[in-house]
Amino acid sequence: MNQSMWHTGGPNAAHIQELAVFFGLLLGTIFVIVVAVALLSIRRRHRGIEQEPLEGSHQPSAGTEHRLRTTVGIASGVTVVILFGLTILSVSVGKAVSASVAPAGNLSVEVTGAQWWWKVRYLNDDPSRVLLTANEIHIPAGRPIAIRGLADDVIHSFWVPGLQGKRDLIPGRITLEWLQADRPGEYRGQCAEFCGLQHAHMAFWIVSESPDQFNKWMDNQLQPSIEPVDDDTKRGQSIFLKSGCVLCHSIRGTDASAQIGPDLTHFGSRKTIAAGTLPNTKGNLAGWIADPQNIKPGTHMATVPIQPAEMQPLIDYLESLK
Ligand code: HEC
Ligand SMILES: [Cu+2]
Repeated sequence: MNQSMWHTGGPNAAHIQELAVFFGLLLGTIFVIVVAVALLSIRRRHRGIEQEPLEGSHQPSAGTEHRLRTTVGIASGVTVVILFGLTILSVSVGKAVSASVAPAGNLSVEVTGAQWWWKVRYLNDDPSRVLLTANEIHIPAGRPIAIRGLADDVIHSFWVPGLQGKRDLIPGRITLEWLQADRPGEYRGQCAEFCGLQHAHMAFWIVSESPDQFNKWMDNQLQPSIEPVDDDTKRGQSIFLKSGCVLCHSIRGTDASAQIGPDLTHFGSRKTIAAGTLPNTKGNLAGWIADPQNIKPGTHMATVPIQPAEMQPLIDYLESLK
């Protein structure tokens, strides 16, 4: 899985990686020099003691005193200059990657952290092209994407190590940032601020695609859900609509329109179930619906009793929602 700041896929992560490498090399070199000098002086001291055993106060000569003072002065000066340099560098990289407005021509995505999943809304001036989805963010490669970060309950942190640095999502505040993936590919993201019991199971995917593929994805996602065609999925839909599921979930094109849980209109097209917790397969979905608390203890999805005979049509229907 592609979740590493060492495998960068875009300019923001590349800046951060360069900064980390530069800090590491410079500070590593300084560390080696300091340790070497310390070892050297211990050795010299050791030898000195052997030659002239302790004899009360041992004053260094005026020459040594002067030399020591100059060396310490220079070392302090160099330290201050290096620290200032690093601060300036770090602040300027921070500014570049957190520019609150992405370069022109951007696509704007609103990401809301919730315990323990991600609500995703593609913004558009044309309300018919505003798209609500969850846990999987498709983006066109090579284009800066503006992210508008929000939080529903507690503080979360939006982090895609391959594409950008951590950004806190704070209730009642809007966090603006941008990210870009240079090439098509998939990047795993993770909530990076402890947000409760299932914090570790609050992942998501950024799927970067060619502009053509992205537009196709977008057009499909904007459609209402697929009408069930066979008896099995028709039955599945009616089971969904008569169960408690509709208290929390929406499926556009049906009467289900609640917004407490993830939008399921195109659930079958997603890679994972429950914010990256399980691969999206029929078996896993059956396990999730039968006992969500077992898979994600504490999750805000309620266990809705489903008759054993009703499970198969229900999962067939949900998986058909491509
Ligand atoms: C009390 C509200 C509630 C009820 C009732 C409920 N859910 Fe959920 N559901 C949620 C929440 C909240 C999540 C997100 C859980 C998480 O990832 O921690 C979720 C997640 C899901 C997911 C995973 C979505 C994704 O993209 O990861 C599926 C599928 C799902 N629910 C199906 C159902 C079905 C089917 C029913 C009825 C049998 C149902 N839910 C009943 C609140 C609810
Ligand atoms: Cu979180």
